[in-house]
Amino acid sequence: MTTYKLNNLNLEKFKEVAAIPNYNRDAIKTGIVHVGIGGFHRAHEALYTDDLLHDKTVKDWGICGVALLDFDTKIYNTLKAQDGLYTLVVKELDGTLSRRVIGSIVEVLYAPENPIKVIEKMASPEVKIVSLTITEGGYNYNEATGEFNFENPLIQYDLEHSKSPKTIFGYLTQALKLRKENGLKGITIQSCDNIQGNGDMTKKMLMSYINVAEPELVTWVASNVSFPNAMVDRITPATSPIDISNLKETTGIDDAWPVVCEPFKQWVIEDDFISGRPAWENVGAQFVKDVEPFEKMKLQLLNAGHSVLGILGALMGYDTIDEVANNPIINSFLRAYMRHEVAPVLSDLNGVDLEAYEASLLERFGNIYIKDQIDRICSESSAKFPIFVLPTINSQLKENGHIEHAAFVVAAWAIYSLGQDENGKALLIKDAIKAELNEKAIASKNNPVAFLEIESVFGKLKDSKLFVETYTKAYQGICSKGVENCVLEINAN
Ligand code: CS2
Repeated sequence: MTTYKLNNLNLEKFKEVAAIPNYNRDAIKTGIVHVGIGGFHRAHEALYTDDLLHDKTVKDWGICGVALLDFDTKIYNTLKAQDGLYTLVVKELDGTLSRRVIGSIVEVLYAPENPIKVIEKMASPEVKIVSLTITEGGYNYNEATGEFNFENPLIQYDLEHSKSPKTIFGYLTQALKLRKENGLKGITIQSCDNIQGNGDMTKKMLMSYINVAEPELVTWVASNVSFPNAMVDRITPATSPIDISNLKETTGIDDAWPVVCEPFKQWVIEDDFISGRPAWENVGAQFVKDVEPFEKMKLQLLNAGHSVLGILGALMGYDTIDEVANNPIINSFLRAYMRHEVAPVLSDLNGVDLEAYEASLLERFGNIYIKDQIDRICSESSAKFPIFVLPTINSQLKENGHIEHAAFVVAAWAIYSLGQDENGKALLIKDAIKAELNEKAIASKNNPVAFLEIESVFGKLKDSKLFVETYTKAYQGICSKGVENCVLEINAN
């Protein structure tokens, strides 16, 4: 099959094999600057926005994608060479593939190359929203103190180099300062990360930074910037080389970085956009007054469910989430965790049937075509556990309630952090605090509680007698009998 590079020039050639933008991309103005153009953004906000642009009357909501970090060169170069175009491949439940070329990213910038250009873009009059997918760890939040982490060397760097920052906080601060100086309207800063109260968190962290970096900006920001909370959802595994070659061989689309994802998507947003917003509700997003219960439901069931499957699956030697989700023993364990530990601590979600939601998650996790990598799920667990799993444990502990499943997973994580699965195969651990996790994991061999001493993750959890007892028993059980036998026992109780 003849193949063609994906770019503006070749776009029309693909209309028989994939859906392509039906709108004139040159006529679309940038209304959104998005930081973090990885798979999730491209399967989610950029897709919703592309849907909207297909209604040819919408012209002001193109996206400028920003690659912020030094190691983001690959995605920047790819999108730049492809005129911002990429293919979204949805893997349906029956294994069929729907392919679509997304055109909503109309500009791309690489921040390390030209920081001022990024600051000026965020501060340009047509931009109304700066949205973010900077990962859970990107918010620079210390679980133990609940405060902004000024000790981070990159933050220290930004405080001294305001015109060539490295972190999102440095960029946003300078962009807001410029907007104020130019007498422009404020903007909305919209987090699309998996964090409870992601808008509130963004506001709290940014305000802490501004307070120190540019104190005279604080009042302006307080009345000119809004930070809506939102729940975002779509399982988007890392793109594999096979995904790339399949696309090329079956369609002729030579796309260096397509995105693959599941069919399901959800976006529940608080309607708080100070300078206007796209009508995303016309393409399936839900605007609600209070997002909190939706966020809790998603983070504590879906994301925590992922961590449960990821950590247990990694220790058992599995590679992908569907493999472990389809192990009936682990499936029952996860079902019980969701029903007996998580569901009771979630608030009533007016009309949302939690049991049906849990069942739908098991189906999504079990989708054999998605092949979501366990390595992806387990990466940065130290930023994930405090958001996904700890809130359930802490709520249950207040009532002396059920924590057996959660404690078991924490114990499994301690053993996982030794770096080997149950068959002796090395585990690929990717975590900002990998060395500390490993050091505490080694100390835990003699004293399991050592792992719980990582305060930036667990806070004061080691002070709970009930938790420590349950966790220690689980730890010893896994060491002597292995994950599967212990889970069988737990399931039988
Ligand atoms: C995953 C999420 O990173 C993780 O651990 O749980 O990326 C998850 O796939 C998405 O939040 C789904 O919406």
